Amino acid sequence: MDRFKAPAVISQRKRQKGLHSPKLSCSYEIKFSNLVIFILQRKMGRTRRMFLMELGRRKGFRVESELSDSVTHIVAENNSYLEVLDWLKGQAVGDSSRFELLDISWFTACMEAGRPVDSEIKYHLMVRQEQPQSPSLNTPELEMPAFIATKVSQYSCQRKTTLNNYNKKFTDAFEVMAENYEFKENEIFCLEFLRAASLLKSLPFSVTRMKDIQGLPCVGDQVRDIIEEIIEEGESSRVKEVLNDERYKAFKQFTSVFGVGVKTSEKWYRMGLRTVEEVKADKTLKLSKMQKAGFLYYEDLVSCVSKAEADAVSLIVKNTVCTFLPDALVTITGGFRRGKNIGHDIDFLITNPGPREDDELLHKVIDLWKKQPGVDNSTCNTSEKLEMAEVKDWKAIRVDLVITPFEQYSYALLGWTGSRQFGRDLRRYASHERKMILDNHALYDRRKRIFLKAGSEEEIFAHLGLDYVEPWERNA
Ligand code: 8DG
Ligand code: CA
Ligand code: CA
Repeated sequence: MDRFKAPAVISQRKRQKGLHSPKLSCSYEIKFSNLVIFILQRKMGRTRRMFLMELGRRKGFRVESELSDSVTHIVAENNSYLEVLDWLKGQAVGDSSRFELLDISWFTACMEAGRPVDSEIKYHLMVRQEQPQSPSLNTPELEMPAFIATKVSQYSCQRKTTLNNYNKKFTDAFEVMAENYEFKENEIFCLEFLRAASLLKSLPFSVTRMKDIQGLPCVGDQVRDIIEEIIEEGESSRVKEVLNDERYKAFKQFTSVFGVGVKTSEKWYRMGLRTVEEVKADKTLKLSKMQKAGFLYYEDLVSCVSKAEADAVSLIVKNTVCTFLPDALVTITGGFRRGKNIGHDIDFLITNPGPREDDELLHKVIDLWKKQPGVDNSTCNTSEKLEMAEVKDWKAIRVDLVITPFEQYSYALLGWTGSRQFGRDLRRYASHERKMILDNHALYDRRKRIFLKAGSEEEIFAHLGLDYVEPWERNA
């Protein structure tokens, strides 16, 4: 799991073993026995290390002189996260994720407080620390360490992005900007804001000062300006302007209808229409089958799908698919696979292990549903029923069904799990960094001119030379 979970989770990870190590200095009383500190000498020097160890012990902390089994917290100064990891590799300590890797500023904060302070995100070693002045015990004010982000990748597939977003006020603002540029079909600016949003979602701390974003990739001038405004004013005037913009508001409404994209919205806007009600009232408009369903079930479809609803629908889908293919594998993908509790639809991936495929499966499934009163799908329904007469005791839910040949299953799973930005970056990484072409079916190595087979998502990451990223860490 991600090391950078909520601080509450981090502080719970305490080790019980080895409470009576002989290595421990016994001249001071141990007041805080549930954390065991080890101070890294690397780049610190022996004398300073001895001094800090002694200070810690005097304040009632358990400070080990060796990296024993009982150590829970490793403290380093002027070392990057990767440098510490590298050093740990040489120590043969097994799984290094059991340690809290902390900057010296955490230790000094503890010394100042006279007790362990929460190992908050800001103290975690993650990106390289600004060189060379580290907070020193001689300096009276103990500043939060300034991070520069030389180690943060520009590709979200090289970052871990859980649903813990510490920078929601920024990322919400960027997403409004991105959406507005999408409505204007300005793909470059749209992507710029989507990338920035994705990057800030991956940070394990809240940005509170401009210094916090120093050196980060994906932060261009436009993005920087908005961050600055939000830090200083609490909100961005540019974002407010967009939210009040007539065109943005109309497009936002139109695109909330299933089957309506930017092109249709543009057409309706030019016709002088501004709201969903106005479109609905205009009987001269030609609507596609999907749009008709979109209006018919508008209220249901704009309300989110819950996890419980997804699980209930999953049973229906599995049952129906298995009447035709008893061995079929039906998996929920999309946001629910990434651990989200709500979604705008439910995505299913279906495959049949073994050689047998059924090109007709989806048609068969939908035909069967059409015959069942409880499961309605008006996009497949030929009768056009725009007025609802009866009292409704059910909810329309959008379901995406994808069927894939078994050999392509892992590629389809990776692609359909998303997030959309994660997928975009995977493909961009494959092509720019590896000269490979990735899609939802295959991975092609352009240099070797071969398709790379993969029986699992892990194998695809390995083909790309990437560390594996779990589905719940793909919320980029
Ligand atoms: P949500 O429903 O929770 O709001 O979000 P989501 O589950 O992440 O998004 P989604 O729009 O349902 O799409 C799920 C993933 O499927 C997303 O990462 C993109 C991917 N995907 C493809 N091809 C296509 C496609 O043709 N249309 C859509 N809508 N998504 C696709 O790989
Ligand atoms: Ca979805
Ligand atoms: Ca979907």
